[in-house]
Amino acid sequence: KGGKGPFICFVLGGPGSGKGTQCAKIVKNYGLTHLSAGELLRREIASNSEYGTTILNTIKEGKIVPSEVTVSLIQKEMESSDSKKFLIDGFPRSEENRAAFERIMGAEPDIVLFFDCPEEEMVNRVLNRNEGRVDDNIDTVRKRLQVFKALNLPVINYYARRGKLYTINAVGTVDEIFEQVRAVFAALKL
Ligand code: UP5
Ligand code: MG
Repeated sequence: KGGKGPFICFVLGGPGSGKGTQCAKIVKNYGLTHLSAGELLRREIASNSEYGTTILNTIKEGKIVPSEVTVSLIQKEMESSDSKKFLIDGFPRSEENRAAFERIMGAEPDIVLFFDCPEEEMVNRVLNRNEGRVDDNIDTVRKRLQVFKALNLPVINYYARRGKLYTINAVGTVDEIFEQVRAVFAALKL
């Protein structure tokens, strides 16, 4: 792209597909700044902000927080950072999210990673995680999967048509999966 603005990589995949795990390894190896939309929202809940209750109820239902809220959290992080390369994890989750980011930020991702994982594997990983997340129970996981298929797959397909999508087979060990991710970043010469 024309030399303006930071490098942006969106990291997508269903619940428990391994986005956060692989982002940590990308940070370590390639120095990108990791912004997890879900973590930013959970931080808002914990800080008792004005949107906290709405965010908590939305996450418990596996639904999508209004775009303006999420984009403004991402925007604050990006604008207060000196980094020139960002991993935006778990966002955009809908076409509406995507349009809001483009409109508010005036930017598009350079690339999009998609961690492609079978549903039953995702369910098993989430239910075994045990970090006390309010959405890691079987009922909410089922809802998160439905929302993923209905609203996030169209975004993934959109980026495939735009030639920006890199699909990673998210089954295997963390290191095996990272070898596929490494191939993508090594070719970018970041
Ligand atoms: N694990 C990881 N890799 C493994 C491997 N290769 N083999 C075996 N186990 C593996 O991994 C999940 C678990 O699996 C961990 O225990 C890990 O050790 C293990 P993780 O890396 O955490 O997967 P990740 O894809 O990050 O899963 P996460 O549950 O975070 O994904 P979600 O997309 O569901 O959650 P997120 O935090 O992004 O969003 C939560 C909610 O916030 C959403 O449901 C939504 O309600 C809301 N939200 C919005 O409304 N808008 C947004 O923009 C973002 C979120
Ligand atoms: Mg995550």
